[in-house]
Amino acid sequence: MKESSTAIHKALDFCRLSADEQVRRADELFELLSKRRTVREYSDRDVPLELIEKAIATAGTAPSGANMQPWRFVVVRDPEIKKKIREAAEKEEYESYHNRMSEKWLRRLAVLGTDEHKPFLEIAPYLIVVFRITTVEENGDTEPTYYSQESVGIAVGMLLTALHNMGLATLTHTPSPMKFLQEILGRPKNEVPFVLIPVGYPIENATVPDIHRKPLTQIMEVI
Ligand code: IYR
Repeated sequence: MKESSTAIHKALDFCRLSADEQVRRADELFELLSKRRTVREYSDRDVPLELIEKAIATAGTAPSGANMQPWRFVVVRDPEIKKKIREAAEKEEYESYHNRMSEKWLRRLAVLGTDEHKPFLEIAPYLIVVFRITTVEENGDTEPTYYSQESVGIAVGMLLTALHNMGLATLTHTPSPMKFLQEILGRPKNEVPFVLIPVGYPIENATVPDIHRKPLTQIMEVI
């Protein structure tokens, strides 16, 4: 370690598994996550806040650049605020679908069947709005956070995994531009919206696009 280091270390708490157990757990998580689908048809069935808290606590264990933990999870359950978010999102989405997206992009989205209507923003019991913290103030000085895009992306992956593991449905929604979220939720300038995640239960007989994941051979290369 460098002489200038101020690091204080402690013993690592590491779980050593047998080879069999490693394979068993690998298969189990793969099976679980293989069943996760992005859900756009939500019921208004409530979810205990405790589950949302546990999921966000789990997301908060993500690694981050220089351990700055550059994330803020704003949990919205107030129907009035959800309504405002829906109205603002649908306004932007209307512009996007009608004037901003390229033909190629629209063709890609046609497979998903999405459009500017976003009822799930009011129906789902919770919206988790994830903000990326871009700078911090320290002793009157402004310092950037480091690798914040990567850090928040990893945390969101863990959040989706935690929610799915609890039997909750999610959608990674990115209305564009998302600046209205900063305004409606009264967040400071150094918090930039990253993604908006409706959380809840699917309606009975919910459907999802019949699309498929690339096989391992197309996403992995061993050299
Ligand atoms: N944000 C829009 C459009 C959209 C964009 C992508 I990339 C998607 O994977 C899905 C939708 C919407 O939510 O409809």
